Amino acid sequence: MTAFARAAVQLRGVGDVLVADIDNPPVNALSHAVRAGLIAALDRLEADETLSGLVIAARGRLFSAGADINEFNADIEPPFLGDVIERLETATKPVIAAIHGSALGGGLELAIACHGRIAADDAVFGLPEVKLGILPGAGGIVRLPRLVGIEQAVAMIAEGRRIDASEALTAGLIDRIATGDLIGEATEMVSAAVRSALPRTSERPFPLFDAAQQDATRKALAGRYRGQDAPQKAVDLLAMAARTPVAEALRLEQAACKALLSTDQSRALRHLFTAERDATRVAGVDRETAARPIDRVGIVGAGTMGRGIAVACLDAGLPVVLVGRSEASIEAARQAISKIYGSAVKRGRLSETAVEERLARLETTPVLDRLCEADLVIETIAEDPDAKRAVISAIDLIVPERTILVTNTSFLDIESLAQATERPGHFAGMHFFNPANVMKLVENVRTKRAAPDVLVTLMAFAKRLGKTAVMVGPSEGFVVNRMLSKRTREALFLLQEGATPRQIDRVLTDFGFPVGPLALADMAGLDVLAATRAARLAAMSERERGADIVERLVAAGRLGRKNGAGYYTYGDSRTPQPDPAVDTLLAAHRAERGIAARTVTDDEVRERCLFAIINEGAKLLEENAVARPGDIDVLWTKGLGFPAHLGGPMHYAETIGLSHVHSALSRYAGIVGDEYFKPARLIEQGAAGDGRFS
Ligand code: 3H9
Repeated sequence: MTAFARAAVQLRGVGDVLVADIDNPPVNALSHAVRAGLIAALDRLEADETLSGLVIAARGRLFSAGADINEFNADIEPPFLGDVIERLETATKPVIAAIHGSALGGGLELAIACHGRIAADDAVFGLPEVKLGILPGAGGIVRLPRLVGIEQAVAMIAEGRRIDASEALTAGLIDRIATGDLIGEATEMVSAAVRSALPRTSERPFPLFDAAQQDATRKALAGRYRGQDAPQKAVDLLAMAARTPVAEALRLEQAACKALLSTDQSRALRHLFTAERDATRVAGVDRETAARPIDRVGIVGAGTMGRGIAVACLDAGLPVVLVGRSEASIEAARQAISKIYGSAVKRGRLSETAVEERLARLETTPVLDRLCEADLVIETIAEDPDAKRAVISAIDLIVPERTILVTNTSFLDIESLAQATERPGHFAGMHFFNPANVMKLVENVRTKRAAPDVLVTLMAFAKRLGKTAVMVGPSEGFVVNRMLSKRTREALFLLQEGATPRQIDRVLTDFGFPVGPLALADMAGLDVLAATRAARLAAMSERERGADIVERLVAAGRLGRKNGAGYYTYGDSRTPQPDPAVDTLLAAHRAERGIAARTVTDDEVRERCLFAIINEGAKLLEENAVARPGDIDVLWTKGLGFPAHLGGPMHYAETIGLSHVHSALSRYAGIVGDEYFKPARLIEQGAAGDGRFS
């Protein structure tokens, strides 16, 4: 049988109205075939005298996600989107956009150049180009402010804000919300349109955007999007559009969009767009593998992690059975969960009714047998391998064969825990971060024998909890903690050598992290970090053990932000204040160890902190503990504050050049020690080869 390719734009007549349906799955991107199809539709509209007008609509779940991102890496073939849009705005017969799902980027630019817009009530509108490091390049900057005013246009263009149908109607972005049949009502709009007075968006007046407004907008955006160029450029272009004739402004807008496409920031953000989508797929597992339904979750262990995970599940609409050791422990858990919800109500985040509805889905019990109906059980007791094995075996005996059993651990050997169950195919790990109901990151941990659909289910489950998940392989500390520990190590070594907490934090916040590692340590609690160090002591080198700065701070009663003093002191404002007492403590530490303080340059601070994590990331890739460099980038940008416009540590390393990273690592190996900075094999290969982690 011959398979016929479907046209990317399909034409049909509804009475005397031509309807052009964009049909380019999965998201109706405005690829070359769509642009050509729209030109053909306009040709037909103009040529056929019996046609009164055109409705542009779409098949599938959304109107259009905008320009085809896959075309960005090569020269884009004509017809260009801007030209298609210009043709439809200047058509001599009415063109109406009928929008369902989302109209994003070029999809919205197309719609706003039409002579009228009608939308389904669940439609969403946005210009997310800025999130790709670019800006609208097909009239969005020139036309949108003319419809919605400057404030809304700034929010949508410079910040990528999306709005729903009712806000779009109020703002003047659309003319109507459909009450029933979207296409039928759109064709009625065509018939009602007056031929001679077709409203052209670009002929409307551009709203006032004076110098004072521009300055204030620039400042606000600089604070919110530190280091990002596109939001600033958006203000320049809006200012340009306010004072430039339309044709010229459209040309300048298109040229600016094209120029932004070739910037490092746009490459980095586009890399993350793809990496985030790739990360949702489990390497080595067929894309078509379906996730199993999870309708009921069991959690064993009612401590901090168990409670947090329970709240995350309840928030996602799931019924939860939370099993604690005793009546007292489950009562404490209930109270803690009520407290979490109580403060959500106080802050206006949840209504009383929403909380009641959630709590009604929570069962707390000391009886393990209550897990008998769970589709997924998460064991989350303390990190003691023997105790964990015992609990896993006990759960194994109770739950049905289909149930997926998960251990929540941050560093234990997952393969050895897997041996405690009779269902190795249905066993895997999840590493939630504390507090689990707040932190958006999850490392799903695969075992050798875990079934492919079980792994896929865990990815879907994490997504349902609103988390960004990455599948990692067994390795001590998995990816996040293992990499973070290298940055922590370097921060401690740098303090020993003469750097100050404020220098280290300043260098890394200047780089783009929202908080420096030492202010972050104060937030986590230095007593907590000292306990983590104590647990890892055996695995540490002598120098690492000796860098007992955290222990000294704790001994001096400095536990971090919680008691107002750690690496910094905290007054009423939560701003960290440098404290001479810490400088004295560091000086004493150096003197005791016979280390002479030296001037450490900012470059050295930055490179040692960053290159230590990049080197560890490369080792994790070598060990197959993580499948793709992009997975690491997703973890760091989504959960650890690495600036997204630099693309994540691995992309950043490729951008500045693996040969540069390699030579710096070799230099620091000489200064700090081979065991800390010997370049990973992948970096060595990349430096000698194509400059990429391959
Ligand atoms: C633009 O318009 C520039 C113009 O101003 C100027 C031009 C001159 N193109 O996210 P999902 C793929 S720039 C190509 O998993 P969801 C995506 O990669 C564009 N492909 O689904 C994935 O493929 P795969 C401005 C695209 O339901 C699949 O579709 N527009 C595009 O969670 C499913 O995506 C944007 O920035 C695209 N534009 O979310 C919109 N978009 O399965 C960005 C998606 O192979 N897109 N794909 O990995 C989104 O926000 C979400 O994808 C969307 C769907 C909300 C549409």
